[in-house]
Amino acid sequence: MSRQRWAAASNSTSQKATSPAAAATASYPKARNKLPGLAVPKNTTPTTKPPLTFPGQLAQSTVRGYATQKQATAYIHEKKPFDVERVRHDFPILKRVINGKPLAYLDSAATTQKPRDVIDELTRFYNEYNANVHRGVYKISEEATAAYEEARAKIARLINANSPNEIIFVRGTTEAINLVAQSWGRTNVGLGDGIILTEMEHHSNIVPWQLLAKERGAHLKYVGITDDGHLVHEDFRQHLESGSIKLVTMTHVSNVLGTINPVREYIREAHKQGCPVLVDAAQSVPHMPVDVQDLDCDFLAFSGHKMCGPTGIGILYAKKSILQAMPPYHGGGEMIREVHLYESAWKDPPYKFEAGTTNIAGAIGLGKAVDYVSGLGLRNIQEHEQELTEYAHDRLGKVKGIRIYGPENPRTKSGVISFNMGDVHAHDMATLLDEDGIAVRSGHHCAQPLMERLGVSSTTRASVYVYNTEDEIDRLTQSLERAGRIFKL
Ligand code: 7TS
Repeated sequence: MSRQRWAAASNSTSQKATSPAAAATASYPKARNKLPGLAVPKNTTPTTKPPLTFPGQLAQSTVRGYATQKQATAYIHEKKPFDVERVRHDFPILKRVINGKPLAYLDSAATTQKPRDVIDELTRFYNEYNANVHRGVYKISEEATAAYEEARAKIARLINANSPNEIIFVRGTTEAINLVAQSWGRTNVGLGDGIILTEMEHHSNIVPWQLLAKERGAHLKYVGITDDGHLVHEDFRQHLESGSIKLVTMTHVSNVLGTINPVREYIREAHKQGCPVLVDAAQSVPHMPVDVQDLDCDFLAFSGHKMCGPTGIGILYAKKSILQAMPPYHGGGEMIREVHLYESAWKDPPYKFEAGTTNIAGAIGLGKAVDYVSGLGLRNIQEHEQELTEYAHDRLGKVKGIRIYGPENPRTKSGVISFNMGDVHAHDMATLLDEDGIAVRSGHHCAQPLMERLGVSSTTRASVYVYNTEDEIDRLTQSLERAGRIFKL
């Protein structure tokens, strides 16, 4: 197995020259890049100095005592003691009082709250070692570079990537998907080719493919969903067998229904047809153990702000061989090896895809967020949310006039509960809940095709995370009952 030693991998920015041929042979037979590698000069020595370590920073932020990737990932995913009241103390915002009531934040599918550790690390960065990365030879730039690259390594450990070089910092899930559509898509998708999606995708996993399909003369094929919010497997099989499918892209967990899709099985089937798969993991990586090597996905996208991290930072994971064969997405500083008047050559991944000054503070903050969720344990987080979801289904299911969308069995879904009550508009419902200090989302949740499938224009959505309690679900239930009385349901 070609897993690298983390210490070596995480602190190195040195790069080897890419062999486009090697990269191409490692990709799937039907998905080979047609334009592998733009000019990569031979015998180029890296111009970037490997960063010096920043012992204080690294010692605080690494999972100590685990030499190998597998052990580190197992530590992050394992079950540990979990005390929700202690967790709540870590989130300063939960002390807020809204309309005379304690804030019950039930909108974590939109964005999660931030623990003090993350907020403090952002402040510490700006107060103590703010500098641009990969270019300064002075102390604080080296500290910033070390923290930035350590964050990359932490993310690789979190999802069990083969190497930190498979982790690209982007603005969020949306940018990650656009990067794949524009770079990989324009290289590999042509006239008459197909892309498989599902009817439960977020707009950010639909619109980039529409743009690509329009430009390339390709077509989109949708896997339908059943009335209780599961994918229609037969649709997938038929689309896949229809030929000329170049990519499958699907959400791991629906941001509206909470459905957990069996992406591992879909990936196996797609690979049998030589077709790579992108997983939109915006609603899964923050909530459950996700192992990219086990899934064997080709691309995986997620956002830092949905897992206790800052906004404006997210991750695209892709297999090394695929990244090596992809052309850059953005051009500019830091992604190049050499620039001449009429041609340039770029660095190896991940730097090839990180043009310009990136969101350094965001990446470092996300590294802290990974420490935080790792400390809680992804298995614990999943179990806590599972218990709350079962409790919520039980309590909300008894509210008069309510209709909950998606899987009926709460054990087959994540902590997202979308509902409507009678013909009350979701925005009216959310406004009433706000009067009781309860924050929920209302609207189409950036999933209008799914709304059409459900035959509604909007839903009210409660979504839970590490800091939510049964008491908050009770408050939601009581508030809905009050709404029922007001609207005479
Ligand atoms: N994919 C899924 C499944 C999502 O839930 C979201 C955001 C995105 C992609 C886009 O992520 P971004 O960080 O790039 O914006 N979902 C939501 C939501 O459900 N409410 O607000 C944002």
